[in-house]
Amino acid sequence: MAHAKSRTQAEELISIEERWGAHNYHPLDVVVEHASGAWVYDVDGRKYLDCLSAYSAVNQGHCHPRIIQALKEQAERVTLTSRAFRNDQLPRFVSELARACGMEMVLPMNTGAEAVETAIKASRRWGYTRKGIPLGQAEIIVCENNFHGRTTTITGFSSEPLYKDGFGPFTPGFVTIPFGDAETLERALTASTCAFLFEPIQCEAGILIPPDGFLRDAAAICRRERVLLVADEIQTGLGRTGHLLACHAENVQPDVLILGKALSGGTYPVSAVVSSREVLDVFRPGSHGSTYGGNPLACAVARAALRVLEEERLAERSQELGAWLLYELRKLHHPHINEIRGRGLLIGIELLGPARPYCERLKDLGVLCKETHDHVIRLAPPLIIEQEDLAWLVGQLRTAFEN
Ligand code: IF1
Repeated sequence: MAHAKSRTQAEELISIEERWGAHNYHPLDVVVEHASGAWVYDVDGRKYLDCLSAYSAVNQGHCHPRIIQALKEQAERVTLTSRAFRNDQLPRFVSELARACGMEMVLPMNTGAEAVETAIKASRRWGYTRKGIPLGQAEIIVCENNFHGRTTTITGFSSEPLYKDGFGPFTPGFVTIPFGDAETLERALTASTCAFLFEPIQCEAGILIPPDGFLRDAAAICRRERVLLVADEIQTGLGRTGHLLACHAENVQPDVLILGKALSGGTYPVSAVVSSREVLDVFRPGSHGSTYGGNPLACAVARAALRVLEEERLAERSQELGAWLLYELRKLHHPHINEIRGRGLLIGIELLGPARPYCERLKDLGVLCKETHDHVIRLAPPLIIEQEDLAWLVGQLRTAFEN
């Protein structure tokens, strides 16, 4: 025990986690104990600027007082009814979310992957019942380097061996095209295509922004060919890229919108498929569901999270602060920096070598960020962040890139 005593609390907790927890992650060794706004604090009292926001789930900032208040108040009233009975929060949530997105209907789920699965089921059934695709033959077009979640169906159409090796057999019915190429999309469509599923910006692939016009062209092609345009805005949505939806940058309204992450401001898993009556009416009682989906606690929290986005003008804030940050970052000249790109407060710094050592160095400098696809540093701070904190971040990045 004498040895154990000499260890810090963080080291102790890390060794317990490594012993008892499955090793499906390789986190930075910072053990967070509490957080507020854009800042997180570890068990040893050190303070860090959060530049990941739990992969854009914490757009509203950590422990936003209004969201936490809604969580507490609802937790003391009723948390779960299942959909066997109705609850008073669900009607308010679905109507508010549908209106905010300019859509007709909402189907609430919990995690992002479940919402993607829901969109796949809706698209296929729409294809059979509305488009007349022969039963069992529906095809969905997806993009290379996509990330849509971790279920067996979703990992099955991933192009990343890391996500899928050893997990097959997989679900058929998916066709892969390169990301950002409308001509290939057009050629890939057949009479059996029911949907085109895509991320408006590929985040996990390294903050890949498609060429200007791609979203608009894809939308026009899909509309013309009666193919559903299914946008996974789980990470890009809800203000992150400087618009409510990343699709709005090209004035594109998807047929099916998938939301998650920031829908709850990082307090509770809440996801949803938002679409038209025509699409979501394919579900009849018994054909789809979830024990926790649409529960009153989730709905109350999501309503508060949406209100914060709107009242604190977080999309506009993201656009303004993001433009400023991108401008400042582009002044960082370093032989290892290949490209810096971004939309709103979703920014990727692409290096010529591995990004992990820089993320480790930044951690020691009080900045939390995570590499994506080995050589890209992803910067995605909470959208409530103050400009002075971003200025401080630029200074820390400058230090990290000094040799
Ligand atoms: C992990 C990645 C990011 C998503 C999009 C669906 C989902 C996600 C566009 C699924 C989830 C998360 C999952 C999380 C880390 C993170 C991630 F590195 F894995 F790829 F952000 F880039 N569509 N992304 O980004 O949502 O079921 O997780 O709620 O798997 O460790 P979920």
